[in-house]
Amino acid sequence: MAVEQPVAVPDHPAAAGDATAVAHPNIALVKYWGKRDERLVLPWTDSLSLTLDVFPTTTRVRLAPGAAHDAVALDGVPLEGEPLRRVVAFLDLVRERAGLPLRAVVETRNTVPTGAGLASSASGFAALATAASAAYGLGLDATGLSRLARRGSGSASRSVFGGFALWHAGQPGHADPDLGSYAEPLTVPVRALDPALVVAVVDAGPKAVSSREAMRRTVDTSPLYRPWAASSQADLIGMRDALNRADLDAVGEIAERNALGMHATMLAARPAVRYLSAATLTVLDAVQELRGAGVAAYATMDAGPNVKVLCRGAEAERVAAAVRGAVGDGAVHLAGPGPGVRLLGPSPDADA
Ligand code: 2P0
Repeated sequence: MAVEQPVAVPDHPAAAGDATAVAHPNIALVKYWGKRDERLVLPWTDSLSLTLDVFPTTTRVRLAPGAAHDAVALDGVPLEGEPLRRVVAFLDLVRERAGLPLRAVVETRNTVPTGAGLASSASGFAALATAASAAYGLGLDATGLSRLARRGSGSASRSVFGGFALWHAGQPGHADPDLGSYAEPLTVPVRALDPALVVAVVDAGPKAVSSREAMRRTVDTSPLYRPWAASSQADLIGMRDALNRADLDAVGEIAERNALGMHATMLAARPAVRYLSAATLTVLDAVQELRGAGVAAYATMDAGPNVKVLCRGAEAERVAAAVRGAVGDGAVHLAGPGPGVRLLGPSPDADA
């Protein structure tokens, strides 16, 4: 990205005009699956995640006085169709709140395969919300950024924060439902827990059914959805307790059953949504074998076939070696707890 002169924004002193933010993906240990309000992106259940230290997204937003349209590029390629429509709708929300109708140039760099169930929309909308908020001068604190990021993609509300984060679903019937649904960081004895995630990419291609459509179909048609949502609230209580005790086995057991339950709701949808592939099950077998050998290893899967294996940092290399043996041509990455979103200074670093 070329470094250019700051964009002057007359009558809007809070608007930086040009801002760049970096955010990391997060993996939910208690999942978000199902919206009770599509427009506001309000979920049915609370969810809890770990932000990772790999696959960051860097997004620069520059106001473009005189431009008739937003220009949005992902890894240098202009966005079109539905992905472009989502970003423009998000910018419209920011413009409305800022009272600043200017269009923008948005440049995003992802280091994670997009659309493969590896949380690219979480890091993407957390970075976009933070950069756009600064460029348009919304002056939001972290909670406000979390609410705003949520409007782009639900899971992005959690990537505003580093480490473990809890996204509150909010209460149905709340006077201002938007205010009630935001993420917050959790205080967890991270050093004692020593969490690591071994990410097994068994298929980096884009998914056949978007998570948005899959959630909608599950909520509308799956007889297992309501029981899972109820059990997920119980999982959340158990998860918080296990995290506080730094009990990695309990954390892993709850995370694995919560994820398998979520996939069960999709398998029971009509028509079924099946993200898990034969390669996924091969990795699950390897995880079970590790446990049989006394290694704390637990699997979680999102809207795709890839598997994230929760284990102790001290055992991550051993787990990665076992997973490598199972993924064939796939790739294996090691991740630990990562940071929350941050704005880069107005310097040549904006190129980072
Ligand atoms: C999660 N996932 O908690 C769950 C688990 C996938 C499976 O959040 O429709 O891209 O944009 O709010 O955030 C993926 O869904 O969905 C997701 P939208 P999002 O991480």
